[in-house]
Order: sequence, then structure tokens, then C-alpha cells
Amino acid sequence: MEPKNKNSLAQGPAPNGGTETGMRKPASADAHGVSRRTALAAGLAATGLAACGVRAGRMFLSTDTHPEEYPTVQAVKEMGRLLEARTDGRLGIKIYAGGQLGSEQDTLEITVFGGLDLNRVNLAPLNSIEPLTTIPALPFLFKSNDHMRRALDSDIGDEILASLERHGLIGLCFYDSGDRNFYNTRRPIRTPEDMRGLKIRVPSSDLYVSMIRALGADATPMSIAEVYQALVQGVIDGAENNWPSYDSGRHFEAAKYYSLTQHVIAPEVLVMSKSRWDKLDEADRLLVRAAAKESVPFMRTLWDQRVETSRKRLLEAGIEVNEVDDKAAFASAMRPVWDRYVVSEKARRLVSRIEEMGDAE
Ligand code: GTR
Repeated sequence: MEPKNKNSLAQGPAPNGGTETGMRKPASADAHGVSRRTALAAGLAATGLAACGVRAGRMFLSTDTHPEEYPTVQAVKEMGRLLEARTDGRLGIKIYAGGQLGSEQDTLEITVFGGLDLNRVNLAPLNSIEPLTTIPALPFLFKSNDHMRRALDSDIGDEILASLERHGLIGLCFYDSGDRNFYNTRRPIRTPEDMRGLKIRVPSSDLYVSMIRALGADATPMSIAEVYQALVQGVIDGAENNWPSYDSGRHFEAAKYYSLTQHVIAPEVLVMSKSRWDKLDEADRLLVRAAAKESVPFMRTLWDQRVETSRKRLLEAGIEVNEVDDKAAFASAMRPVWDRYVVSEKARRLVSRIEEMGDAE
């Protein structure tokens, strides 16, 4: 089945955008991207098929922008090990890590076309195609990482994962991404006023653009692979991310002020191409779903360790970290964003259920 939504990844948004991030340019305006992506997709699909055996045995091709040792990559590897063990090697996963296949936006498109079977991305690049994916990225929605885990482990998470199907993707599981904090080359951020006038990189998501603007800063959407260079060259003043990404992208070398705003605790997501999924028999689908779910606790253990390792390493490297005492000031400045993105009845219902789950904390 073809994705139906007009903003689907396969088709891109209506010409002239309609989104502030310009999620996908019309094909004619994309000098090299579309043909490169198409060729890549065809090549990858061929590689995948070559790995096919009797009863559709295969290595699923997967991708991740993070390097080999990052918890998301290790978690998908664990899922691959589980699949191999349970099928005597008939099913498995081969991962292209380190962003070698391009940005999350590009590889998602390839995944929808079936050139990649699996893809681990953040929810951000899905925000403009599926409104429910903006929910976990709402500023200050989750009170803690634990609150996020509980909410997304429940049927709320299942509903958000299921919403991806009409866009050509099967949502398999969420992984942790911890809390996102601002970092920049200029000054510690203690109050929303400190953000004024700063040029801040955001992922390609209108929601993130709105959040930055709500703080009086300038939002610059770009892929994470470009951030280090943009910081060094002064194209941007800063960005926002969790400890492990601030660390692994070496962004801390260029932007030493890391301010613990904890404005977003949005998860990562692992998706499978619906066109691949449709070719699996029921037994294999169950195996894939179970292995994905079982990789989640594995990932969480690695994640908690990795946050600590990164924090220690960066403090030793001499970054300047500051706590933010008045997080409520950030929360109220960013609150109008909620009204803009929580518009459907369904979204409102999910958001209030998530809030109720956090009330106990
Ligand atoms: C990281 C996330 C990546 C990517 C990145 C970004 O925390 O793991 O998938 O979304 O942030 O900001 O682009």
C-alpha cells in the first residue's frame, strides 16, 4: 500500500512547503539529492535481495546516524542477534552506522521506498508528516526520563507507533534519548532572556523551530552531521541535544557552555519499511516485533551508562555546565507551542493521559 498522507515522506510536502523547515524540496529543486537517493535506494534494495534465501530469509538492512558504539546502534545489533539466534541465522540485521547513508530525513525516504528495511531515527524528522509524533517532543511534557519510559511503554506509545503505518512505516519500538539541553559558544543560558538573538541549530522539525522562536532565538534547521562545522565557522551559535550526542558529535569542542534546561525528553524510534513488512509472513512479523521490544531494556541499560560516561568525559574536558534554577520560566515561555501542535481530539486525549501519569512524580 502506498502512503496516503500528502506530507508523506515518499511524496514530500506540497510544493512551496507549508512547513517552516521545508521538510522536502520538490524533486526538480533538489540538485543531487533525489537522484542520489533513488540510486542508493535501488542499490540497497538489490543488496538486500541478494541476501534473500529460501522462505524469504534475509539480512534486514538498517541505518543510524550515530557511530558504531552508540547505544541505539548497539540495541539494533542486539535485536539482530536475537533474530539470528531464533531463526538459525535465517533472519538478521546489517547496520550502516555513522550516518554513512545520509541524514535521517533522507534515509527515512529510502526506507519508505523499501531501499532500507529498518531505520533508527529521532521522532523529530517525522514531526511534519505525522502530528502524533510531536507529542513526546512537546517541551516540558515529561517530568523525567522515567515518566517518558512509562508513558511510551503503555498503549499511548503503541498508538503513536501505529500512527506511522499510513506513512509507509511500521513503528517497532522507542529507545531512550534522555533530556535535551542547550549548548552554545557564547554564554551560559540561565533564563529565557539569555537565549535572545542566538542562532540555534534544530533538527528538521517545525515543532523545534517554534520552540526556539518562543525563546526569542533564531532557529536554523540542519542535519546533525553539519553541526560541528557550523559551530566552528560561526554559522550558528549553538544547538541543543543530550549528553551523548553533544559528546559523540564533538560539539563540545566548539561550544563549551552546556546549560541544563532539559526542555525536551523525546525518544528515538525504530521503524521498519512497510513495503518490507508486507512481504513478511505472520510468524516473522511476530519475531521482528518481539526482538525489537526485547532490545529496549538492553538499550536503556547502555543508555544510562552512556549518559554518565559522556557527562564525566566532558566535565574532564573542561566544558562549563550550569544548572537552570528557574525551568518554569522556560516552560511558560515555550507553552504556546503546545496550543499550536496539540490540535486534534486524539492528541489532546493522549497529552492529558501523559500528564496524569506524571502527576505522581
Ligand atoms: C540525537 C538523536 C539523533 C538526531 C539528533 C539530532 O539526540 O539521537 O537521532 O535526531 O539528536 O538532533 O539531529
